[in-house]
Amino acid sequence: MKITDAKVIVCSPGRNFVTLKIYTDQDIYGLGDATLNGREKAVVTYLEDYCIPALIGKDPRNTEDIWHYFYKGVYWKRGAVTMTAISAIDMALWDIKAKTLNTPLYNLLGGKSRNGILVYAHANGKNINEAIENTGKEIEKGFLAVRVQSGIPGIGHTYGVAEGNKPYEPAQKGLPREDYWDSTKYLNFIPFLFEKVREVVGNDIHLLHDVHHRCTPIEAARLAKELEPFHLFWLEDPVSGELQEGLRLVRQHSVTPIAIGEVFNTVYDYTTLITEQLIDYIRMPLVHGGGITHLTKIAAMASIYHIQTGFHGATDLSPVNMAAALHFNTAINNFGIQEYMPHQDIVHEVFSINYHFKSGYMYINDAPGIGVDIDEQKARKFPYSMACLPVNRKTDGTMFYW
Ligand code: GCO
Ligand code: MG
Repeated sequence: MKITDAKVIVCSPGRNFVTLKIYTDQDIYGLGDATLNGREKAVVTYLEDYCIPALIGKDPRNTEDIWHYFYKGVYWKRGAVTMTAISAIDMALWDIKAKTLNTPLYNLLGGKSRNGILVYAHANGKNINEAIENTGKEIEKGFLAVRVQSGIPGIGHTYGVAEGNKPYEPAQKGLPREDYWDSTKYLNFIPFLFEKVREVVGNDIHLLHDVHHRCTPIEAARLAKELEPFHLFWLEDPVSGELQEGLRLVRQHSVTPIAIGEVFNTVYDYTTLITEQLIDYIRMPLVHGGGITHLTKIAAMASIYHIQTGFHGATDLSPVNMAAALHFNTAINNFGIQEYMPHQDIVHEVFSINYHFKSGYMYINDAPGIGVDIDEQKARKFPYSMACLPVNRKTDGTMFYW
């Protein structure tokens, strides 16, 4: 079997998506998600100029060798752009492999370890009352786990809070918007928010919260400790993860479970975190973390240290990534939870999907491969439009994490 061609499809049904399509000499093609929010074109160039020419003629079944060809074989290793390109190639090759064997991808990753995939929903509000009301709405839809974000009194725009009545969408058209940030106000408010939410929803619903990298280790330790009585399922990205040792301080002070890594892209971002058991969930998605080939290894390593998966699943990752993640989550033993933000309906005009939500869980059907397809004609109706994630400054103007 040989790879005969590959192309990159960029489209913007409501938001930008980059999809890699790899063709073979056997009338079978594979799809991979290559979307890197706000830096889409960098991955397009990387794939088109450097990877696709080198893929032609290779046997697509050699997923391990091809992964290392693009990882070890490139002197400049790691980084979000490189790893997103490798992820897309890897996903598409696994799609081809499973289609060739006429079986759903999960059968190649260990088969079925469970029937349904526990997912968490997003609830947010401009203020505490709205956040509580919207949490209730997600529970009414059947969700058993809800991430709660709220506007902070005294801070303008806050990460995770939707504009108007629209669903939350982080990227804004054009250059980045500038937001302002005040850690003191945030730290004083969040424990109060979760006290109220817990009172209303009771003890059986899983509650999650995303700090989005905006605390120092000692601040994060304080927050994790103060949230303990409200039994969070997890506290996400409490500190910026470049300094893995920073998580030691958080761990020493609290038993609130920690999830980290949606911006990571290789196992080397995780080694201290995993081997010292400083976290409970790995967040790195297939699309940015080297695809199935690399995450299989990281998940196996994590399992030895009682760490589970909780993959990133925001709407800026395409349905191809979502479906691939659901196959992965079906198969591995140490699956924890999957983030799920439903894509807008317009996205499904371009991407046909093979998964659905029911009573707290996602289900994936038995279509061969990853099971998602792209309608290229429809995709052409939605051309790329530049959009970026906001940037954040402290109230005195100092650049900060968003
Ligand atoms: C999450 C994430 C997202 C990111 C977004 C960036 O937990 O879902 O933090 O909201 O900010 O995916 O592109
Ligand atoms: Mg996050």
